[in-house]
Amino acid sequence: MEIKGMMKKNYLAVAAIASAVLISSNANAGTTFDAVKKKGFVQCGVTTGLTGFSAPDDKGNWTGIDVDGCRAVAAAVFGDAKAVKFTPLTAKERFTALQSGEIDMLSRNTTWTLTRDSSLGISFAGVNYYDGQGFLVNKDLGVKSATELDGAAVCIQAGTTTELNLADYFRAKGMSYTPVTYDKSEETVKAFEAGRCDVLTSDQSQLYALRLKLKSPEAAGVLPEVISKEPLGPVVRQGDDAWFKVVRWSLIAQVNAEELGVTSANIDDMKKNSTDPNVKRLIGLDGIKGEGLNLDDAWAYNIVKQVGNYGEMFERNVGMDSPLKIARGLNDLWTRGGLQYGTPIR
Ligand SMILES: N[C@@H](CCC(=O)N[C@@H](CS)C(=O)NCC(=O)O)C(=O)O
Repeated sequence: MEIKGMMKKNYLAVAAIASAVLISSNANAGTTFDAVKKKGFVQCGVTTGLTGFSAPDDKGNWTGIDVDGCRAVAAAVFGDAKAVKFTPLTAKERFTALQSGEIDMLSRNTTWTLTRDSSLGISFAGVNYYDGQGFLVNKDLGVKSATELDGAAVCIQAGTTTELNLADYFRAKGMSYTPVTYDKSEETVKAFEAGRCDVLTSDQSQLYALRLKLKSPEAAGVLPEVISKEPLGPVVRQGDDAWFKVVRWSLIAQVNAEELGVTSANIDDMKKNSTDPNVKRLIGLDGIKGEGLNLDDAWAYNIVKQVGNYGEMFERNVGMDSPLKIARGLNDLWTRGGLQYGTPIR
């Protein structure tokens, strides 16, 4: 009886310690949020330069859909989409930069996988672009399908899911290849152009961006096969819940805005005249507003007004209003047959 009682006591003591640990780790949850607020800007990890996703111009101004993801978070937190600093990172460097605290968020065409989400101390906050891996070949090669690539030299970037999918694909098809590996996409394109490889493989969206960098883009073609799923999205450190939610809901707000037909151009009008309760909640005139996220009530208004809704962000950077001219496809709203679906703001 006494032993049982002691065991119970010990159990309760252990449980109390465990919950204290849990509470104290939750108490840490606010650290990135607080630190960002204090320093007055978001430090955002991006690529070293990839048109449409994150690329600097000659004046050092960054643009791209991933850059806009960072700007949306800055608009939500500070009411100022410009309150962002960018850290260019190669694929190999990106997770260490996030883990070490060098950046507050990673927004760098990064694929959400189980391994990354469960073993690197990081958390994916959503999907801003549904992609898949493809192949770019020199048209002279005369290859029409990826199944004809047996024995090819393949240019590829280190530290990517691309490397792993390539190995799987060739193994499954019983084909061999020689990897020609680089750290930066710029080097990969140069190598492809110089004929150091027969084919360049990466996320398909990026093939269109890289193709534009070639001296004669029409000399290269994208093969029809898409060999993987590459859901790309923003990433934060694990256990930092308050910050995680701000990043997650910043993207969701943009998708909701598109669903509701709210744009950067009409949001002021909507604010004055809309009687739609969904629009009123998005704009922060009704409902929970910014409270649960520790943000200003105008958090989503500021995102849409300054960065635009998801569709505007897509078209401007990678879609029909951009040099890439990528169709919405999987990245269209669910109501039009795509996968973008805004979790309810209510
Ligand atoms: N989505 C893949 C690939 C991402 C990736 O890094 N792709 C290269 C190939 S184009 C890139 O973006 N490079 C940009 C750079 O060199 O900074 C992943 O998460 O591993």
